Amino acid sequence: MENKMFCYQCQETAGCKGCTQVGVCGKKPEVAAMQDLLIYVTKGLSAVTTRLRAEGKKVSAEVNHLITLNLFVTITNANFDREAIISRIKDTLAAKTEALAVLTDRENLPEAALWNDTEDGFDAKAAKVGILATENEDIRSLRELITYGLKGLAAYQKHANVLGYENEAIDAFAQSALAKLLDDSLTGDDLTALTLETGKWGVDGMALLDKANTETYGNPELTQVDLGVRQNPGILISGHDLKDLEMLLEQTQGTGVDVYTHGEMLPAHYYPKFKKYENFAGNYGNAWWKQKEEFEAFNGPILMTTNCVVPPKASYQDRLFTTGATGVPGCQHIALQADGTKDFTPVIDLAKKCAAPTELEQGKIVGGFAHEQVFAVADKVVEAVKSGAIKKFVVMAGCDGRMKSRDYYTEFAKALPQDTVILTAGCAKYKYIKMDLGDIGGIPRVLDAGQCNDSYSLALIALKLKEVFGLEDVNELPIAYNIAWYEQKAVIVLLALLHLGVKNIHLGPTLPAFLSPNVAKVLVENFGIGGITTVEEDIKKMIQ
Ligand code: SF4
Ligand code: SF3
Repeated sequence: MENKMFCYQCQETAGCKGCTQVGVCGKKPEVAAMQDLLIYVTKGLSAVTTRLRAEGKKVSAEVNHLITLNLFVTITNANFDREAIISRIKDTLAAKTEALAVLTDRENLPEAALWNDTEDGFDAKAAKVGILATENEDIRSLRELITYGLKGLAAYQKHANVLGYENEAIDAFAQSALAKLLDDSLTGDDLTALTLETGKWGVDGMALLDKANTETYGNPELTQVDLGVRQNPGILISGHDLKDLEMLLEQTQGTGVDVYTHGEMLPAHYYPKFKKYENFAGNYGNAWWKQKEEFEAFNGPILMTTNCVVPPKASYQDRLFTTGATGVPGCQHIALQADGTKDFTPVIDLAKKCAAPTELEQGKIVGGFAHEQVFAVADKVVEAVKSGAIKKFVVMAGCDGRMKSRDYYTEFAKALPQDTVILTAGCAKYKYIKMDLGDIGGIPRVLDAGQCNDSYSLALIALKLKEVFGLEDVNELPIAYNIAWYEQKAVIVLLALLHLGVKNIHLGPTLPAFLSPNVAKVLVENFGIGGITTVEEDIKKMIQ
C-alpha cells in the first residue's frame, strides 16, 4: 500500500519507526498532510521575516505569534482539525505576501518563501514537502530534531506571550533556524551546531515563561491538592495554559460551577494567585492517555487548552471544547476575541446542565517545589546532602504515555533507595506521584516543580546546588537524569539541558525514532545520552 503519511515526531510512533497509514495518536493522513504543509509555509514565511530583519525592517508581534502558534498546532496531540489547519496555512500565505511586499532583496529566496496555492493545490504540494522530502537520513534527522525543538520552544513562547511577555530575540532566532532548514547547502556539522544553539534559546524561552508565570501568578508553593470531588457540577480544564484557567475561574465565579484540573493543569494549584478562587476544586484523573475513561466519568464539560488531546469517544464529544492551539473536528472551539479575552459562556452553560463528577479516587497530591520553594528549604537540603541523608537526586521529569513499558518508571521510583529524592516536572509524575514514597527529614522524596513547561526550575535547582557546593561542573553533582519523553516539548528540554552542559541523560522508554544512527552516535559520544534497560540494572548504573 502506498504511504499516505510519514510522521515520527513522538515516542509512540508506529513500530518505533514512523506512522505511515494513520497516527498511533489518531492523526489521519489528511490532517498529517496539512500539518506538513503548515510547517513548510511557516518556514517560507520565516525565510522572508529573517531577510526583513537583515534589512533592518521590523517584524510585527502579530507575525511572530502566527509563527509560534503554527508550530504549536503541529505538536503531538494538539490539533486534529484539518479545516482549522488549512485556515492557518491561508493566513500564513497572506502574511507572507504582505511581508514580501516590503522586502527589498528577493534574490535567491527559497522556494517555500515564494510558493502560493495558485500553482499547486494544498494536497498536491503537501505530498512533496513532508519529512521524507529530505533524502539524506542524517540531514533529515537533524532538521527534524531542530524542528521539534522549535515546536517545544514555540509552546513556551506562546504561553509567555499570552501573559504579555515577549522576547523578540527568541522569535528572530526561531525564524532564522526555520529558514536554515530550507537551505540545502548546510552540512551535518552546521545543523549539529544549530541543534545546540536551539538548546541555548530553549533555556531563554523557559526563563521567559518562568518569569511570565511567576510574576503573574506568584511563585509556586508547597500545596496539597485534593483528588476527590465535590457536589456541584464541574468543568475540567486540561493542558498547560494558565491564562485560560484564569479567565475560566473569573467567569465561573458565582455560577455554582466548580473548576477541576486535569493532567498538566494540576500544577496550577501550586500558584498563590489561583488559591483565592473558592470554586477551584481539586485535580481529577491522571495523565493525558487515560482521558477516554476519565472524561466519560467526569460528566461535565472538558476544556482542552493545549496538548494532549485524544480524539474523543462519541459519548462525551459534545462535552469536549478546544481552544488555543487545540482542535478536534466536531468539537466546539472557543476562539480568542479581538480584545485578547475568551468567552467561556458555552462551556459554563453546558456545565450547569450536567451532573457532578463521578468520584474516581480520594486523597491528595503534594507539589509546588519550583525553584523558590526549594531555595526556601535549601539549608535543609544542603544539610541532608552533607550528612548523607540524601545520597542522590534523580530527575524523572518528562511525559507519560500509554505504552505498557512505561510501568518501568513506577517500578524505578519504587525501587530507588530511601536516601534518594526524585525531582520531577511534566505529566511523567503520574507514574509515581500518588504513591507514598515518604520523606527525608521532612523533605518529600518526590519534589514536583510543575508542568513540563517548568523544567527550567529543575535546571535552576541544579545550578543552585552547584553554587552551594562550590563545584566547577554541574556533572559533579549527585544528580542522575532518567527522563521519560513523549512529545516535542521534551525535545527542547533535552536540548536545553545539553546546552547547560548536563551529561549522561537517560531517555526512555525508547530513543527517538527521528535520531538516525549517526546523529544518535554524536549524542552518545559527546553527551553520554543513553536509553534505559531494566530497573535493576539502571538503579545500579545511575544510583549506586
Ligand atoms: Fe505517529 Fe506520534 Fe506523529 Fe501521531 S505524532 S502520527 S503517533 S509519530
Ligand atoms: Fe504530558 Fe502531553 Fe508531555 Fe507536558 S500532557 S508533559 S505528554
